[in-house]
Amino acid sequence: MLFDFVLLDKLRAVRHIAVFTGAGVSAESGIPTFRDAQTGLWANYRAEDLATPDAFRRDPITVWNWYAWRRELMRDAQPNPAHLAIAQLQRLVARVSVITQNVDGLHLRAGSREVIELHGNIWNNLCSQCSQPAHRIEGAQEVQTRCTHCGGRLRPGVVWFGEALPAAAWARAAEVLEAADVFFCIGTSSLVEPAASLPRHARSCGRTVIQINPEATSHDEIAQYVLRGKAGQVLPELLQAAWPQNS
Ligand code: BV8
Ligand code: ZN
Repeated sequence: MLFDFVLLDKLRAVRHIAVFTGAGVSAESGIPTFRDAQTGLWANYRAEDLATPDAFRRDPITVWNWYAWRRELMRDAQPNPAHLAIAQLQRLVARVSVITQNVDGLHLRAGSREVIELHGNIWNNLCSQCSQPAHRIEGAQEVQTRCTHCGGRLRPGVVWFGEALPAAAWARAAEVLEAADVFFCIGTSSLVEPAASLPRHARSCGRTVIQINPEATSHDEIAQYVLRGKAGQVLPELLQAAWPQNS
């Protein structure tokens, strides 16, 4: 892939890069994207209908089993070249802040140090009654789904539709947006709010916005640069082009 020389010069000069990611950045790790994931037993369900407090109240076992199925999908997943290139950026730029919508924890496993998980992390559990954190899940199946403090049902530590994003994470994302020079928007359909407002806000704050996605999204029009392709291919090539001696 050929890259604009102005973009490459800018990347070499910046001090702070923000990287906003969605499910597409984990696609090459074998994790189906959020809108493509519902297959097999779950083909007749919409994720938006399962990832809600009402669904959990109505049918906690089905929602719990949907997360156990997704953990099964994620359990053997490894960080892919996109996650690794984003982590490698930390050796090339003074500060790299990752703001992710993903709940799979792969940015942390790839070695990214500053990771803001806007929608939580599927490997964490907490009590749906007293919010007491419960022990982490490494495998997919969880036997004990009850809180040891109050007996309430455990729920995954993710943000459901209709729930507010963690205030601290949102505040950190806003700080990054103000401070970063360049804002990458990678692997997201930009349909879920309020996360999808971040690239728009970045552009209105005068940041250089770079979109990486094999398909067109509504954010193409706010990006100064649209790199059409898979993140696992585009990002390593971009780092090689911008920092040939270090990649
Ligand atoms: C809230 C955790 C209010 C759970 C998730 C306007 C403003 C505010 C809210 C709303 C609003 N309009 C509507 C709402 C409500 C709602 C919403 O946005 N609904 C949508 C469906 C319209 N938002 C909410 O409910 C949010 N909460 O607003 O609360 C409030 C305030 C105060 C007090 C109380 C309440 C909460 C939203 C969080 C929901 N939780 N995840 C779980 O995972 O189970 S969101 C879920 O969608 C995932 O986290 C996922 O990451 C995220 C977004 O999807 P994408 O990541 O973009 O994935 P998708 O599959 O869509 O796209 C993949 C992309 O990758 C595609 O473009 C594809 O082309 C590309 N791709 C594919 N392969 C590759 C690739 N790209 C690069 N490389 C590849 N190889
Ligand atoms: Zn409890």
